[in-house]
Amino acid sequence: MRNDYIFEQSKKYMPGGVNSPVRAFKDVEVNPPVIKKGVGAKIYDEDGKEYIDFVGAWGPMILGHCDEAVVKAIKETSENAIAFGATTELELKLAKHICTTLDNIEMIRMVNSGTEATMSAVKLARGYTGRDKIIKFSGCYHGHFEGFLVSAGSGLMTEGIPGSAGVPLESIKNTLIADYNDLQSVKNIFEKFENDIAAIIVEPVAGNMGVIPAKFEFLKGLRDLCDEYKSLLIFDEVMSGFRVAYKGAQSLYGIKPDLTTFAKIMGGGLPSGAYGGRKEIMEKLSPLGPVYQAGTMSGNPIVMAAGLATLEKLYNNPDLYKHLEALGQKLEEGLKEIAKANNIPLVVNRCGAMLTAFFTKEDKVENYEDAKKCDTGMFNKFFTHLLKNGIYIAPSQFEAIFLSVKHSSEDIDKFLEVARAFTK
Ligand code: HOZ
Repeated sequence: MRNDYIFEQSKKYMPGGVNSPVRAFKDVEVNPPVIKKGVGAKIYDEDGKEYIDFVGAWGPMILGHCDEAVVKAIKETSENAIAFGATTELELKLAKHICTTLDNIEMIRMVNSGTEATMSAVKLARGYTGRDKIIKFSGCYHGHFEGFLVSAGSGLMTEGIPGSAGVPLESIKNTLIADYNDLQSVKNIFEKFENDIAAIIVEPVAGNMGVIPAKFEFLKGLRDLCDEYKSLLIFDEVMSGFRVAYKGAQSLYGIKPDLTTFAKIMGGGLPSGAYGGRKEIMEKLSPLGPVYQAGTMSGNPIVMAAGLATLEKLYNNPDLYKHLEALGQKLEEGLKEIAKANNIPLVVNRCGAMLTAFFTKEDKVENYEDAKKCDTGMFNKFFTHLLKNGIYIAPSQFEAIFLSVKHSSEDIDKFLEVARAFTK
């Protein structure tokens, strides 16, 4: 079988056979399929098997695979512009599009990944406030920057690792951990470190301990605390930006962060990231200000073109979000109904086109501690059954199922039919 052969060969040359740990399927019982091709909502592996894809490259592929407009933009741009490390009109077009269509972004800086966006936003917050400490939440994941690898979600949570080796204590001594959806835990930290906190960084809809939407009062409380203590509020919308709504989770909650980080969808599936917010803060970045952050590939023309094609399509077709919502609702309700009919304890959390079905006896999943109580053994069996039957979701209880505009109602029917068969 080509899948297994390629994966075995890959292990010889790349640690674990992968370039990002979550792809190794280490915590489930099967080898990862080796993906060869993607069209719309479907992907195909090297053995020729077809899957309905609910991973979507871990979020970016909201328009589905190889969307015509995105492919056209990439092809046309690459005829003339691959990389210059210089100013281009394309980066202006994407920056202007984002700043004019979103409410809380006056200026933006392009980078190359979500990790780069979040670590740079924190550095900027530190430079702006002249303070060192940051607050992050258990189970939130903001990429692999050293200062964030404490009580982190995503791959660390899947593997049950509290933190990463290779991170000096020095690097995390300024990272203070609070509990998601628990405002009191944040107040306690502010009372202790009053004037030392540069920023709170939070996923307003957490997607890295499974999907857990923040409660409104929690986010509102974070905003109020930041105002009171003159700290900055950073929304990490790497996953939720342009997904739960075009204008992101902040538009659903009506709460204004000082800085926002993006990646995934904003680059149309190419390596991308960005952080932006109030002009007065962004102007602290070099070359205007003293906070240094740079990158040869930042604002790369092909990435900008793919991002622009993606965002313009989403912005100009608000009905796409109605389609995503209808699909999400159908999948959520269908899974709940199957679980109920078969006495399987299940909580489904959803925000628009991202959801997680948690195998848990708890009534709700609102934070890291709740998520950790899930029956991961049951999840793994469910996952293996889905994969065998052509439904591709992330190989972890603590990740999101992502929908794309190319999914159809029939694709959801198929997911539910396979899920129903799991219970028999
Ligand atoms: N940010 C992604 C979802 N948790 C993970 C992707 C990766 O680590 O490769």
